[in-house]
Formats: sequence, structure tokens, C-alpha cells
Amino acid sequence: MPQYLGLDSSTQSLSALLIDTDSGKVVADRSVNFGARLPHYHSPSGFLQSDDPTIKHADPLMWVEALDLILQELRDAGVDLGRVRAISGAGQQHGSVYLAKSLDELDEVDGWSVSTPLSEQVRPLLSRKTSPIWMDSSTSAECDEIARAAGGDEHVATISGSRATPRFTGPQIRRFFKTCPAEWQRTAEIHLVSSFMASLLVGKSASIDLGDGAGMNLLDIAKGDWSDALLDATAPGLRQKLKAPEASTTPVGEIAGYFVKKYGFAPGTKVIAFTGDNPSSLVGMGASKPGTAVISLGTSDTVFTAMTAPRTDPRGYGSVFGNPAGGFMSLACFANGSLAREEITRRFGFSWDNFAAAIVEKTKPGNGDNLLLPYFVPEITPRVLRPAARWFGSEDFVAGRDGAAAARAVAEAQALTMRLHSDWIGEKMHTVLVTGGASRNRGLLRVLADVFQATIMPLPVSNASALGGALRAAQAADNCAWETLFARFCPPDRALAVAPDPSTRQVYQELGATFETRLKEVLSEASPQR
Ligand code: XUL
Repeated sequence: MPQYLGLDSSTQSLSALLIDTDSGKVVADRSVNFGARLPHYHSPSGFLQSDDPTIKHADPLMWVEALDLILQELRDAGVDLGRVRAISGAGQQHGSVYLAKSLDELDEVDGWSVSTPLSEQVRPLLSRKTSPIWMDSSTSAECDEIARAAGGDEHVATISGSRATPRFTGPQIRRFFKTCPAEWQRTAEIHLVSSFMASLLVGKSASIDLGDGAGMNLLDIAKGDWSDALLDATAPGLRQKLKAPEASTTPVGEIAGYFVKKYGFAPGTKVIAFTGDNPSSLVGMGASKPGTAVISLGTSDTVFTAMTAPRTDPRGYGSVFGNPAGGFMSLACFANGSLAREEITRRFGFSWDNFAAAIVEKTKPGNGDNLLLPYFVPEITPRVLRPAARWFGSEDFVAGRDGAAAARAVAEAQALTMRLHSDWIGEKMHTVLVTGGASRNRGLLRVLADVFQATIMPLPVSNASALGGALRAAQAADNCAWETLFARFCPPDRALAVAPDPSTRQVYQELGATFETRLKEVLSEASPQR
């Protein structure tokens, strides 16, 4: 009964999902919420507070401690980790970890000492105490510099799949090089969150994979190698600080003795390259072939689909990443996902169920004339640099006295912006698979179905990214066929499918046009190009 473990180190939590490929069952499914379980990192939503809303960093030791914690919990719950044949996983994309010493230089044969918690062993290795994460938007100047040095934005997009983009790792690295020269000098190796987590498991330096590596503005996505032009435009000597990227199916090593002794893994358990959470979700949704669109409702909302050849977003917001199952994927990312939904539930004292009921039972498609631009945190798509939520409509709505309308307004605005900003992907979306923490909320599903005029299908497993890790482990380590894995683990839950109501098509065409007009007004007042 072969078992495979998938890990997902996301913005707000670390999740672990264990599958048994013979029975087709999920054997264990656990999550450690950083804010709730590791309060000493002062990161209630997974990142450190900052006076500057454009700066979003996290303490990488929090991710390390969460790894020890989740494995301890699995072991204490009676899960026999000795049966795990291989592990893979994912990390929030773009975030970077800076080490003063390559993990390949760890002294012991096994890498980590078993007598000290892992986070205490990693602490002295960090050349930079904090990690910029995907929510950081402080690098507009660096994006301009990189684009200029590399021959313009279009050229950067043609090489790397995306224009120079503030949250991407290359611009973040450039800002670090410019603002912290001493720490930059001390940095021997740079990791993404994904390759960092894989490195912890093997006690050696694991390569960045081509899926997540494409989110750095450093990779030549056609060649599958770092681009000299982009490396040079970013920081001097950068190639020496990055291992060569590898295909997402690459085994990066065997599990370190620390995990064998502490948690009972079998010696020799294979670790497969980790990837970004969105590429991993593409696999975990069984959507790794073109033709199926996915919406992920997580801390960020994302819309993505597999594609055979890269196609870039003419508006300049969307991205092309590597598809871990081969080929490419397109992605549009919206920072105001669950943080915006949580803002509304908190303001109006909604439970998650009441929020759905407010949408479905108390309000109607189109929401009267009430419309919200839900930019409670700086937005990625389209670029809104400072929080700028705007309320339009009835007096009560604008004054914050109509909770039901606010619930529908945030859901409608999110669906409309997803529809508008994923049009470049060019796939007609008849059926859309949906995943993420919010993918069971019937209010959100109803609005998505009507706005997209497509059937929305949730999967039985809500953490597609962790599932993608487990499936990739099975495929890469033991050659399990994708089709078999998808048939066993990714059948959409047809009982939960929500079909569109055709009578709402016109309403959402009109609301879409109003939304676009309002958005243009806000963008012309408040936002720079990136
Ligand atoms: C994708 C992106 C986010 C993070 C969230 O480009 O920035 O979806 O991956 O974890």
C-alpha cells in the first residue's frame, strides 16, 4: 500500500496530505496555521507587520518550525510515516530565503543534528533574517531598472513569461542587493520557499524547479535555464548564488536522518523537487492538460490553466509558469482574495455560513446598484499600490450599514475582476474547477457560476496544492501514470457543482462594464504602471 506525502507551505499555513495510491484514499490531512499555532512569530496572517503597506516579509524560521510541528502532529496522531515512499510539495510563490552557507556544506553526513530543533539550526545559516513574500510590492523602481537593463518590458516577458513584476523574486533580489550590501555579500545561496522546504527535508541544497522558477523574472522559460541577460540586469554575481534549475520531476535527494530518527520516516525516502503552490494545484486539480480552467480561492485568488505554448498577457499583469507535468501554465493573481472576504466578514460579524446566506438569500444578482472595488490590501491585478477600497451605491451600502449587500459586493467584484483579467488566457471557460479554503462557500460559487456563465465544480479535496505534491511524488518516484492518479484522486464533486443561471448573463455584462469604468477611474488616480 504505497503512500506519498504532499506538503504545502502557503502564506497562512503549512498543510500535509498523505495519500494511498492503491486504495485511492487520503490517509491524513492536517494543517498548521501560523498565526494561531506559532504566535511568537507575530504574524497573524502569515507575515510580519510593517508601517509601509508595500512591504510584506515573513520570518522563514516560522516555516521551519511549522515543519517540525506538523510532522510531530502526524506522528502523534498515529500516522506511520515509515510507510511514506516519497515526498513532494509546494510553497507560496516568489518568496525568497537567503542563506550565508549552501546547505551542501552542512558538516554532518545526515545534515541536521537530531538533538536541536530544526529552526535553531537554520537560524545561524540565514544571511537575511526575513523573507520578502508574494504580497510585497515595494520593488517598482527595481522593476523599472531591470526592464531598462534587459531591453524593455516586452523583452523581459518574452524571456521569462512575465514583465518585471514587483512580487517576483528577481526584483526582490535586486532591492536586497541595493539596500543591504553587507548581507548581500554574506549570501551564498538563494532559495524560493519551495526549494527551501525541500532542502530542509534532504539536509542539502535542493534545486529550484522550472515551475516555480518561472516566477522569478530570471528564468529563460524556453531554454529551462537562468537567463544571463536577466541575471545581469538583476544583481552582479547572481548565478553563483543560484543552483541550476531542474525539471519539477527531479528527485532532489533522500530524507535527512533527522526526520528518520525523529518522526520515523524510512531511510531512503525520496524527496522530489518542490514547486510553486499554483503549479502544484494545477496537478492536484487533475488539470495539467490544456482545456480545463481552475480558480483557486486562497489568501490570493488565482485563475490558471495549462497551455502548450507560452502566451503572455498584453495588459502586463498575467504570468506564464512551468507546468510541473510538462509544458506551461498561465496565471492571473489577485491579492485581495480571502483577506478581502475576511475584512467583510469581520466588519459585519458574519460567520462563513451567514456570508453565503447573505449572498444567496438576501441579495440579487447585480446587487441593486451597489458595487465595491475591494482593494483592502495593495492589489496585483490590476496594480493598485495603496489600499483603496471604494463603495458605490445606496446610502446604507456606502455608509457600511448593509452587510448583506457588502457580502455580495465583494463576491461579485472578485468574480468580475477574475473574468476581466483572465480574458487573455484565451480559453473559453465552460467548466471551471475550483479549489482553496473558500471553495465550499455556496455564495461564492453561485456568483462565480453566474459571472463566468460556466459550471463551477469543487473538488473533494480543498487543498489541491498539497494533493498536487503527493501526486507528483507518486508520479516521479514510482512512475505512477498521471491519468490513473487523476482518476483516483481528482474526480470533481458533481453533487456540489453549481450551474450558471442564464438569466443573469445580461446583468453581469452590464455590471462588468460599470466595474471596468469605475476601476479605470481608480487606476488613473491612484496607481503607477506597476
Ligand atoms: C502567484 C502568487 C500567489 C502566491 C500565493 O503568482 O503570487 O498566488 O503563490 O501563495
